[in-house]
Amino acid sequence: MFKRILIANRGEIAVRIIRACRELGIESVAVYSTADADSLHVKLADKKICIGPPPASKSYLNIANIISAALVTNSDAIHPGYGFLAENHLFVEQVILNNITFIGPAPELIDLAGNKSKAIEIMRKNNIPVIPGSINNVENCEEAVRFARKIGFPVIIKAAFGGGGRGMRIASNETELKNLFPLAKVESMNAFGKDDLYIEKFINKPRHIEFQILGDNYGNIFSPGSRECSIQRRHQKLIEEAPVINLSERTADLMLKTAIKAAQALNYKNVGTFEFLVDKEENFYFIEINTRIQVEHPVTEMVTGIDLIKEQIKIAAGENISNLIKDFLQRNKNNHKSAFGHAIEFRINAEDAQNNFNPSPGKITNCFIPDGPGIRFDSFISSGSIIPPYYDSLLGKLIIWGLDREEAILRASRAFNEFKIEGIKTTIPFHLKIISNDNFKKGNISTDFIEDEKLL
Ligand code: MV4
Repeated sequence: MFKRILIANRGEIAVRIIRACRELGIESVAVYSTADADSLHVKLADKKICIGPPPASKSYLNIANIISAALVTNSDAIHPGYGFLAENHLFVEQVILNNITFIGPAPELIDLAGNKSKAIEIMRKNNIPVIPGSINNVENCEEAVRFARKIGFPVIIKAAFGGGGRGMRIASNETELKNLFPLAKVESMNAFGKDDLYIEKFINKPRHIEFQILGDNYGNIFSPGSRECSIQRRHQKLIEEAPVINLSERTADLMLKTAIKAAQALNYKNVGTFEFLVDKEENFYFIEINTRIQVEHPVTEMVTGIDLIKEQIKIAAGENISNLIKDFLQRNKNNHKSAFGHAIEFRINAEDAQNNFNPSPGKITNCFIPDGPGIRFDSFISSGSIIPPYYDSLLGKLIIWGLDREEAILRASRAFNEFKIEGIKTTIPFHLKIISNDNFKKGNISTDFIEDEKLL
């Protein structure tokens, strides 16, 4: 097992990883920019090392500084968290070249998953359901039109190296497609440095459902279940749940088996998430793989008791997960579902929900964090914390567990009414609006929920 792990991240996920290290008896090394010198992850870690000034490009994205920090502190492994360099295969190659273990999949797998049209093609070849569309990328607008005529409008143009919905354009007819195609190309080149595009049949009001996957170095592949991630704003997830809601048991079981089959096709190792879109008829389609731990991993932990960060570390250290799988299946053999109870995560962002969700950095003058039965708050904030403007706005994730979804929602309402964060604006008021919405309470949600319910 590792003696020392460097956490190449900040904020709540750095705190989360440090806690997992502590429980495994592993020393933790925190890296920080000068803007984070007083941040919680620096206080909690066994060692700390400054890696540069506030801009992420000069600190948390600075490959040379992070690897030097790992070498200087004799760290055996690097945990990337999510975001920053977590899915940068060039960083992973450099880590490995320096004889440091990367806690995550191999660089080849990260590189493959980063090319969404290539990953889809591999899935298609392995009989995993994918959305009707172009075979790989489309070379030009004419080819896009040919595919669109074949699959029928509306179609969606997607950036092969894209993420977070950037570069995506929806075309309802040929004229729109011809106008939007060059725009999507330019946006993709500007955002990702590559302008490879592919076309898919547009699925109206889909659900966004994903499956957690664990794979070890001995060929064991396992899924501790599903997550519902449909409630998003501009492709940023706001609320995630486990297990999935309003999906027949038959479809849920079939999706679980499909996710495992997809992971096996890639000989998947370490932790990852296989994302699907589901239409109104419960047809489901693979859309992409995330080769990192996800922000929303706690909802799976709350309904399975599995510590996904510890499992990531153990797999990277060469441990076999067959016992984890055996114990999990044993615990669940009398209960067809893999989840116990229901968990909902609410992302608490330093954003002004009453003002176009504009970032709201600054000093937290006072805060009261809710607690009590079934409440977990993965965060790095306390009264007096200074929230810098340089990084993403996530302050923490309020994760609520209940015996069922109804209890989880009642408990969330109780928690949000206790929650106080003063001095900056947050998404707390927005979440209060969502949990009191009838369609949310009934589970009638899709990726258009916020728009359809006019919650903005
Ligand atoms: C789609 C789709 C509908 N049809 N693909 C968005 C980013 C990535 N996670 C996949 N996404 C989607 N892909 C097809 N063929 C709908 C989404 C989608 C979405 C699209 C536009 C606006 C908001 C969205 C939120 C979630 C998913």
